[in-house]
Amino acid sequence: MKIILSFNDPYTPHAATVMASAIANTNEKLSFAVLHASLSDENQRVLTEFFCDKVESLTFHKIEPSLVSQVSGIKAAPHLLHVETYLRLFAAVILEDDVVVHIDCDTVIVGDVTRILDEWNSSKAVCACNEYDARYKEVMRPYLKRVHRGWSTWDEVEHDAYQKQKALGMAGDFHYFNAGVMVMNLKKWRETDLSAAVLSFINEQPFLKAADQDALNAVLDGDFGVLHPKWNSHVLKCGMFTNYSDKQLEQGHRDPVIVHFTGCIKPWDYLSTHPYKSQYWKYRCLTPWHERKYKDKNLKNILKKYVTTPVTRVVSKLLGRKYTYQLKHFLR
Ligand SMILES: [Mn+2]
Repeated sequence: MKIILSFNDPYTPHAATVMASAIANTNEKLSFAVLHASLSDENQRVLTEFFCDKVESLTFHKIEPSLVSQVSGIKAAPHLLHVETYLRLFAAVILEDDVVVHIDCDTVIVGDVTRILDEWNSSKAVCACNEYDARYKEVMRPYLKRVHRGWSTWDEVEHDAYQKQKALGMAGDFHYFNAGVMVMNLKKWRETDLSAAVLSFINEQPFLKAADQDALNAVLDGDFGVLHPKWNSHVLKCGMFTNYSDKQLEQGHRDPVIVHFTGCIKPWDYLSTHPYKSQYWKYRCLTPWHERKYKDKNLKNILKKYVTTPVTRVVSKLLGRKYTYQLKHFLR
């Protein structure tokens, strides 16, 4: 199985963690292809030396500046502004493989990743995990309102989804996937010229909050294969606004294979309190970048982690969200 990763020099330790964690949890020898715009020779050398006897193959593919320039105009959320986020769009053009698995580099793999191909739908260009499906109302979730009171109301979520669907010009029932983990049928991508279609969408509509994920969703317009939530377990919306069954969601949360650290705070940040932070460090320690050092560890963040955040959480629980915002301002 071939996994594709895209990253730059600062992200190299995290990509190495993805690789180390994938390798540690399978008996199959994996192949990796790295799509990059500017990865240094030194990092390529360190990765090659370290992983050469642990993988079937490890290849580096520098994407030409003429291609990179086609995606460098995207205006997205700040944490998605690195051009590496979009290089997966060129996989069908650069690689000769028929099927690859794209995995974001802000993930850790805690199970056998090769099993993802047991359930992919070969008739679809993309198989991925649901993030929103208008048919979520078909699944009764009595706990939904209670769980979401602390984060966002039902109306807000519906409103966001409506706005997004409208902005992307998608027809029918809104059906949206997370592009952090994708089984990409590159043969199909080539047949349907999907890369070109997504690039032209980006060209016409460069203001995309979720970057190429938005563009891919807009172009495919719900025509993707749905993977079990354990393949891309993340906290965003918790999968509750999808038509996954409660049992699937429960499995996805309790027994994931790929944990995706979505959002701005990552497990390599001091402030992260993610339940899989220790798993990230467990595998990071198996890479050449094993030193555990937090760049954001300072007095302000120590106070934030142990005083401000817990106090805010308690107040939010006791008084509701209305006062949390004011308290946050006061404590700042
Ligand atoms: Mn990600």
